[in-house]
Amino acid sequence: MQSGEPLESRRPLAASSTLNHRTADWSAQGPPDMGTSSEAALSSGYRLADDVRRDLQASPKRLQPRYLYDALGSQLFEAICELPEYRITRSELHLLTTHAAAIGAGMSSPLTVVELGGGNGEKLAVLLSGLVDAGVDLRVELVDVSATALELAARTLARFPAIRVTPHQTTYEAGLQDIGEQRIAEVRPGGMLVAFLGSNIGNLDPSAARRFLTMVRGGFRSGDRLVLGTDLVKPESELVAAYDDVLGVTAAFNKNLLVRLNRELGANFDLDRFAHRAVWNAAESRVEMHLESLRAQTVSIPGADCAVAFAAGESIWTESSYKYESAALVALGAELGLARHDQWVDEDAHFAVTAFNAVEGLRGQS
Ligand code: AVI
Repeated sequence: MQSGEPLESRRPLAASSTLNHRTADWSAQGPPDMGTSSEAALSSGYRLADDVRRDLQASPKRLQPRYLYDALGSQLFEAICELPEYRITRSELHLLTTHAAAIGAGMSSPLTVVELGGGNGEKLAVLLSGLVDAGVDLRVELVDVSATALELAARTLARFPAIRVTPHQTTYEAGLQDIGEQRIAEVRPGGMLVAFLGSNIGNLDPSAARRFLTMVRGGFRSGDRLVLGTDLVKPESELVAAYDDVLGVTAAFNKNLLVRLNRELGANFDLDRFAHRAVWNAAESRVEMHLESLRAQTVSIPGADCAVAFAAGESIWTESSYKYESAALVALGAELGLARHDQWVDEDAHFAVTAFNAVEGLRGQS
């Protein structure tokens, strides 16, 4: 995600009979990805053409990562999570399974657990299992722009019949605001634990990540906590392999963006004339995904009312995945009013789960 981009960047899923559908202000935050083509058409189709026209005429050329997640893109992302080279999901599940009770330790009961953009709910379920086993009285609030994602997560969490689950189909900011207002209206006691997992923070550029953390902190009361799953800097060969796997699943995930533009905007991208590239940019601490034009060519995109010329070797920048140092993450939280409660690091996969407490009286600066 580039500077100034919206804070939600991805996700599949959900429609529930109890869905709290709040109309989001996309002009402020931008539309999120959508879980199905029909959702995409309804919610972001009008915006896709404008974004594509602007971003492919920019220098360097780019496409926004949220458009990676149409129905097929979401399935390909699920497949990526199973790849041997992509260890984020397995590592995080292991840390959450092992440390769930510690993540919620010392928080006041009943505990409101809020998951932001949680996908299918599997990681949240692991966290909840540990908290239930520790005897914590729970209620759950799911915040996602995708109805499909919310429905899947609600289905996953049906295995906890005693836990009340409320979905909010909206942006993170609006969802946290709704939940904060409900806590006040209901005079709801207890703490709030906000989960932002899957290294989704890595798809926010540094200024967007700061804005995100500041926004979360702004909704906290004293004693509330954030749990953040974050991929860490590791050897370049491992980083590149995770985003350029031998099976070519990540390449398909990236190139599917062009398939989407062909389908939704009538473009004539020839997929054989573009190659997937994953590059470690050490200076910016991010893995960049690109689609490189293998020859000089012009692509027409009637639905965006433009034609785009590519030089041989010129690329479209489609995603950034920022990687953190564990100590720098703690320092960033401290600067923004979020004090380290605890941090668990998988030294093998280089992945961290960090729990931050709201610091009394300090709300942070973005
Ligand atoms: C969703 N997000 C955290 C993934 C990542 O690792 O940046 C998306 C992804 N892109 C390619 N592989 C996975």
